[in-house]
Formats: sequence, C-alpha cells, structure tokens
Amino acid sequence: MIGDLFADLGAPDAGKTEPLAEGAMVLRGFALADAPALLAAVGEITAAAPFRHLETPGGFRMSVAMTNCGDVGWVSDRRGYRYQPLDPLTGNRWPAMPPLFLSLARRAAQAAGFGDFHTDVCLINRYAPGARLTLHQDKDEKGYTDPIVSVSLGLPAVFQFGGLSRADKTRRIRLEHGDVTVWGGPARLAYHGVAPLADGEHPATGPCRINLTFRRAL
Ligand code: MD3
Ligand code: FE
Repeated sequence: MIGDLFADLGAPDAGKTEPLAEGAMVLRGFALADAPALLAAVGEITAAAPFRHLETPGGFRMSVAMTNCGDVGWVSDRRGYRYQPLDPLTGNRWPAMPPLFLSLARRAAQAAGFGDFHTDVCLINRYAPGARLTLHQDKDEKGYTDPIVSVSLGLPAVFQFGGLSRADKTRRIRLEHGDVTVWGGPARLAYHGVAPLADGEHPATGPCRINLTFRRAL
C-alpha cells in the first residue's frame, strides 16, 4: 500500500519547519520518535522530584504542575521567582538532565539555526484540562544569548505569543504531541502563554499535556 511509504512520517505535517517570528520557529514532529523515551525519563525524574503546584509571589497556586531536572530548577514562592540548585520539596539536588534531553534540545536548536546551545535546566510542566499559563516573559535567566527550546507532549495546546511589549497583539498556534519550538535572537524575550487546556485523552500521556522547556539559567 502506498500509505505504508508514509507511515513513518506520523502527523501529516511532521518534519515541517514553520517560521513564527524573527528567531522563532516550530519544528513539527521533531520529537515524535523520541517521545516514548522522553516520557519514560519524565517518569523517572518525577519519582525523585514530584510534580507540584507552585505558589506565585502574589499568593496564587499555579494551575500548571511543575518540576525540573538539571543543575538548577525554576521555582516560585512568596519570595519571588528564581533558579536554585536544590528542590525545595525534597531538599535534594534536582535530578540530572538525561542525555537524551540534552541531545534533543541541542539538535533542535541546531536545526533552528542556533549552534552550540548551552542548557543547564529543563523545566517540566504538566497541564491538566483547564490549566493555563498567562502571558509572561522568561527573564529569570542570567543572560538571553541562548535560545529557549520547548517540547510538547500529549494533549494539544493553544500557544499564544506576542511581541516585546505586553500590549502587542498576540498570535495563536496549536502545538501537538512531538512538536518542538525554538525561541532565540529577537524572539527570546517575546511575551507568550498557554490558553486553558481542553479536555481530552492522549494515548501517550492520558488526560494531560507535558511540556519540556530547556533554558540556560546560569
Ligand atoms: C516564547 N511554558 O514554562 S514553552 C514556561 O508550553 C512556558 O509550557 C510554555 O512558557 C509551555 O515559561 C511555553 C514555549 C516557550 C518558552 C519560552 C519562550 C515559548 C517562548 C520565550 C520567549 C518566547
Ligand atoms: Fe515561558
């Protein structure tokens, strides 16, 4: 059957690169082949550093559950946002970044035109239906010379991104299982967010979306 010739491509647009803005692009299906191993690694990481709902400096509980792996982890509490080497929940160091995480992040950055990506933290976000991330900038890092690489797994999400000012008009883009986005250069400090996750079930993750965000914090 002719369909078999294309079976390995997965989603119809797998392998496509879509420019989003200067310095930003979506690599459709880039992580599809690695998804089972990535999710297995997330299971090992969360056995040691469980998902938790952090508190914002303003006292709200975040709807997205988070954990980290790498040299440091991103945390939020009443004192503010920051990166720290110890998990506040366990008092232990964050689990090490699995070699597959590092190689995927570096391959994606390279494919997007950013060679020699340095990443020392992977923030792992878990969205249940209804969970969302309001429009924000990622600016808790020491510098912004390296890009940010993000991997979407499980249920689809509507991702919103705008410009360098909160008031700039935003665009919406659907991110699916296996999609990777890269944000560098002038897009590194763009405002972005995730609309409330719709109900659903995904064969790879069940009723949730998992996002891996690779950054250089230090
Ligand atoms: C665009 N996470 O954890 S990752 C976050 O899907 C976060 O969980 C979202 O935003 C998620 O901070 C989006 C994609 C992303 C990450 C950083 C960016 C897009 C970005 C920085 C600048 C512009
Ligand atoms: Fe962000």
